[in-house]
Amino acid sequence: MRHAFAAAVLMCSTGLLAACGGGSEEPAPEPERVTGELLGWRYTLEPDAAIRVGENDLTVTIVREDESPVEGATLTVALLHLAHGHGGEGPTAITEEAPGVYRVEGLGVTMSGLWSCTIDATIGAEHDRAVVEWDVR
Ligand SMILES: [Cu+2]
Repeated sequence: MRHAFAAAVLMCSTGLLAACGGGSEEPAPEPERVTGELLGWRYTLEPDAAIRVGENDLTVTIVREDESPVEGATLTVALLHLAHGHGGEGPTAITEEAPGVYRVEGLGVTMSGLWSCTIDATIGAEHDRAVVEWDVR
């Protein structure tokens, strides 16, 4: 039985989701990598689940070009619904969990469609910005 269970887990993780039948558990999406527009910092966005209408939580890791962590930055995260030109809600909290690793919680997408997410990171006189787009179903 134990082997059968392991095989089922393996099938799920290789993407044969239809074979798993009725499970609502989605695999975490692939990390999204983007380079900052102002200072070239490297951002890795790891949402807990695919971005959806409602509140979203994600982890944002930021490093400099030499891979050193961007530690102690003040982050703002802003959503924009591109078709209508309005924002979203939140985030309700941004906390640095480890050097350069920021937890963004309660990022509120209020409707489906194409959204941009702009992350501004500031340390003193250093200011970088990363922009990603999400097609929210
Ligand atoms: Cu809208």
